[in-house]
Amino acid sequence: LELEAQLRQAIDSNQLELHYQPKVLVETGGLAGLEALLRWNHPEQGRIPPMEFIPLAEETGLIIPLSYWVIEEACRKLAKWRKGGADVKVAINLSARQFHDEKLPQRIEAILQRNKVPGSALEIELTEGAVMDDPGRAIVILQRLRALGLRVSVDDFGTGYSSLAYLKRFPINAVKIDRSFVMDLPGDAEDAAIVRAILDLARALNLDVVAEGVETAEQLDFLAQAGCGQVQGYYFSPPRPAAELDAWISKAS
Ligand code: G
Ligand code: G
Ligand code: NA
Ligand code: MN
Repeated sequence: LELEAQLRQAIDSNQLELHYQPKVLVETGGLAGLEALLRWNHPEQGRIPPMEFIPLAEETGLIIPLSYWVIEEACRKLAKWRKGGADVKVAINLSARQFHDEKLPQRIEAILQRNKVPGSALEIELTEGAVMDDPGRAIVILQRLRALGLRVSVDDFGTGYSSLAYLKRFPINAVKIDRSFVMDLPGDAEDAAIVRAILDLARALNLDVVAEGVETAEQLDFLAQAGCGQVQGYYFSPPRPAAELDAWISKAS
């Protein structure tokens, strides 16, 4: 069977799983939210990394059913966690293709309602590239999602080719500093300058900032002193199965 057919099967036969990585509030150590990251547990090949099947899913259009599975599964877990009283939030990654799916907002609304989860508990992460081939349409979709209460983050911020003008045009709440700028902190003077500039810009535009790929206490110290609000990375936790997140869930405010 070709990979495409196998992926089609994976959606219907329980081979997909979401792992979750905490986004941590720098000031309190509390849980700002969780990022859901898709995993494919292939019956023979073991775990296939998203980098190997997401591009295929995008090319074939399978990304659409795949992503609805992701949203539904994230909302099922959200409902379960929130029942325990914790104000947990989950972020899902949206790809370029989904901004050509005009049914996206209404289908997300239906999934939220079915699971009795408020829109404010769901966040979407998108890359600059995902919205840039048709910015007009992307803005309409994002506005509808915002009207449902969802938050919107720009992922891998600083690595795309698009102009900064979209920060003003697009209805976004947060930027995620790409881990390539975090990796060599605090020693690399250029990366330090870039990170400070992003934080200044975000402050002026009233956007939250999440630094990705934080692996060391030294990186965290630099980011805390520079005024970065949220951090995410192996220093706190790798992405983990839902069943291993209880300690973090109890830190949700
Ligand atoms: O976990 P990591 O190897 O986990 O993820 C690799 C890449 O796959 C990241 O760029 C991430 O954004 C992407 N990815 C993970 N899960 C999803 C998903 O559910 N949808 C989309 N579109 N991309 C995802
Ligand atoms: O593109 P996106 O930012 O969604 O992808 C997140 C990717 O980064 C996932 O593959 C995730 O597993 C990985 N990741 C998360 N934290 C760290 C980290 O601290 N270091 C490294 N190297 N990768 C990380
Ligand atoms: Na992401
Ligand atoms: Mn990212």
